[in-house]
Amino acid sequence: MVASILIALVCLGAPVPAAETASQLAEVRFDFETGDLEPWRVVEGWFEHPVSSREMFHNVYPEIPQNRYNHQGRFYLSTVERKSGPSNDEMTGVMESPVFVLAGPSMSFLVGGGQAENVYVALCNLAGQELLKARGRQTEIITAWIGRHRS
Ligand SMILES: [Ca+2]
Repeated sequence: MVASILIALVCLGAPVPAAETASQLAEVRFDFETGDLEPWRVVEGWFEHPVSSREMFHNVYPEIPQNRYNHQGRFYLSTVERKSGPSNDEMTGVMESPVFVLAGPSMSFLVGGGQAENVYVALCNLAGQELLKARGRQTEIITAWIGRHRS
């Protein structure tokens, strides 16, 4: 299946011929460690600082040592970060990953943030249908979302 991940709404997808699937089993990883949004893009709305390297949470979490942000690597994707100062929950829009082929047995990603109806990460097919949604746990603390295995 060809798919993309969106932050917020919209989507992509279509079955992939078996011959293409077998040759595309490499891991797809979006970790933003280049420090910029590419190859993702903002397709709707506006975000002041979508790829951030913030080291500390905005809020205080006593269970997290030194209140250090638990994102992967140095950079992470965010809808609330500003170039400086406090976070801004008022920015809205849609960020879209490049299209990729779902050929492996599972997928996983890290997600944090709110649980409002319009705040989520969606796996979408090429027809624009949202296949799966994931949300944070109403906290900045990032947790793993592990997808189901294909049958
Ligand atoms: Ca990262």
